[in-house]
Amino acid sequence: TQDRIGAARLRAKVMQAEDAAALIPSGSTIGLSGFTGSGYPKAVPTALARRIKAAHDAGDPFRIRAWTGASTGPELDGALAEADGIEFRLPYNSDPIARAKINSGAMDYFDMHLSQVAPMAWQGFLGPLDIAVIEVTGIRSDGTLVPSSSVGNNKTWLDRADKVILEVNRWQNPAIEGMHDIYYGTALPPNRVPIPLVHPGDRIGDTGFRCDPDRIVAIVETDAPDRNLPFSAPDDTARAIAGHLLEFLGHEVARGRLPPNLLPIQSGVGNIANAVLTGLIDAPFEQLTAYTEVIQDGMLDLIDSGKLRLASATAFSLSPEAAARVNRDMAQWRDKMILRPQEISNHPELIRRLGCIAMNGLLEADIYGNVNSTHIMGSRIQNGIGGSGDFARNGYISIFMTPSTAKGGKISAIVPQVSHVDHIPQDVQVIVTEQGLADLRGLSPKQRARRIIDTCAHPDFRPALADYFDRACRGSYGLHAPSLLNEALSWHQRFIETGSMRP
Ligand code: 0RQ
Repeated sequence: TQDRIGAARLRAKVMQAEDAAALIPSGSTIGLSGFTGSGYPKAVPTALARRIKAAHDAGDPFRIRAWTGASTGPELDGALAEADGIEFRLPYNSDPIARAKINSGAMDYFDMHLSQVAPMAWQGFLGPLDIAVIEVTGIRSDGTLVPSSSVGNNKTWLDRADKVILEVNRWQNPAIEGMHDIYYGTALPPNRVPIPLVHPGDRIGDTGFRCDPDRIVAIVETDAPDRNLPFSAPDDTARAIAGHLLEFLGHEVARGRLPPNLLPIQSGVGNIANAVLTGLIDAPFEQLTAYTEVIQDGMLDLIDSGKLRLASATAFSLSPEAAARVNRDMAQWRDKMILRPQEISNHPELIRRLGCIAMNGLLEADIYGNVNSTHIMGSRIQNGIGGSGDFARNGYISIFMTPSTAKGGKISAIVPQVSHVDHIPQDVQVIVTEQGLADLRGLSPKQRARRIIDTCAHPDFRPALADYFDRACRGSYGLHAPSLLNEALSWHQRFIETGSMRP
C-alpha cells in the first residue's frame, strides 16, 4: 500500500471492492474511467454488478447511469450490462453484451462526440454526477493522482462528482508517471481563452489529477492488466487500402499540399487503421507526429522504426502483447508519448490548428459521400461516433476507409443512400476502399457520385449503382443531388428481407 499511496491520511480509506460498491446506491449516476479498453476500473464495477444481480434476484430494482471516456473492458460494461444494471450509458461503447442490450431496447445509450462529453457535463447539460470511479496508478503524498493507461474524462469526473472511489492499479509500471499532460485551463463561456498548444508534443498542464481528499470515500487496490482485444494481421484488403492511401499522401507531398513529414496523423480504431500505420513504416515519410485519440500497436512499431517522433493521444488501445511491451519498458516510451484529457486530444480548436490528417473507418457511404459510421441498416448501433466527428470535421484532410463489401460480399459498403448519417459530404473529402481512392475535394454532388461509383464500389455492385444514378439523373425531383426516394433505401430493405443486398 505504502509505495503507491503516498498520502498517509488516505490509507485509512483502503477497503475491499465489495465494500466500495456498497457505497453506490441504485439510481446513481457514475463517472467511470476507461477509454478503448484501457485504464478502466476493474474491481468495483464487477462487485457492483454482483450486488445488482443479488438485488434483482431478491426482486428489488437496481440500475445505475454510467458515463465513461469511451469503450471499456468486460469487467465494466460487460459485467454491468450482463446484470441488467445500466439504465443509461454515454458515450462510445464497443462491448458486445452492452450492444445487444441497447439494440434489444433494454438499455438507453447516447453516442456523442467525444470532445463534447466533458464540456457538456461541466455545462450541466447531462445532469448531476454522484460518484466517480477512477483507476489511477498512484496517489502522491500531496494527494494528487497519477493517471493510468487512459485519461479520458477523468479530470472532469473527479472535479464534478460528489464522491470519489479510486482503484489503485499496481500492474501498471510506476514509470508511467510523467507521461500525462492534464490541462487545467479550460473554462466555460464567456471566460474561455485559447488553448496554448501549437505542436503535438507541447506540454501545457500537470502530470497528475487534482482531487479534493475529503470527497474520496474509498480506495481499492488492484493488480490486473487492461483487457484489450488483439489486432489481426493485415489481410489483402487492408493492405490494398493502406497502399492506396499511402500513394495518395505521397502525391499530396509531391504537389506541395502536404509537407514531407506530413501533418499530425489521426488514426481511427480497427484493423484497417492499424494496417495503415504498419504501412507507414516502409513509406518515404520521416519525422512523423500523431495527434490522435488512441495509441495503437502500429504506432509502437512506427516509433520503434524511428519514423514516428511522437504520439499524443488520450489512451492506449493496445493488444495484450503490446500493452505488456509498453509496460515493461515504460521509461523508454514515456518521452515519446503524451496522454491528455479527451477534451484536449479531440479538441476542434487544436485539430484545426494542427491540421490533422484524419483517417477513420466507416460502415457505409453513399454515392454523394454521406458516411454512416454507427448504425447498421439504419437502426442497429455498432459502436458509436466516437472521435470520428471531432477529427473529420476539423482535420486538414478528412479520409474515410472501408472494405467495399461486408458480410462475405452480401452487403455493399457503397449504397444509393446511407441508412443513417454521421458525416456529411462537407466532412468527407476522401473515401478509400480496396478498389481505389476517390478524392472528392472540390467536386459537386454529381461529380462525387460518378467518382465514388467508378473508384470505390465493388465491381459486383458497380453496375447497379451506376444504373440507379443514371435513372435518378432523369427522374429525380431536383438535379443537384439526384435521388429516387422510393428506391434509395431499397438495398437495405432487401438485406433485411433476404439477407443480401444483391438483387
Ligand atoms: O460485423 O463484427 O459482426 O463481423 O460491422 O466491421 O469490418 O470489422 O470494421 O473494425 O474497421 O470497424 C465503422 C465500426 C468499422 C469503426 C467501424 C459489420 C462487419 C462487422 C465491424 P461483425 P469491420 P472495423 C476514433 C475513431 C466509429 C468511431 C470512430 C467505428 C462490424 O471504425 O466504430 O471512427 N467507427 N472512431 O461485418 C452492415 C455494413 C457494414 C457492416 C461493416 N455496411 N453493413 N454491417 N459491417 N460494414 C477512435 C475512437 O473513437 C475510439
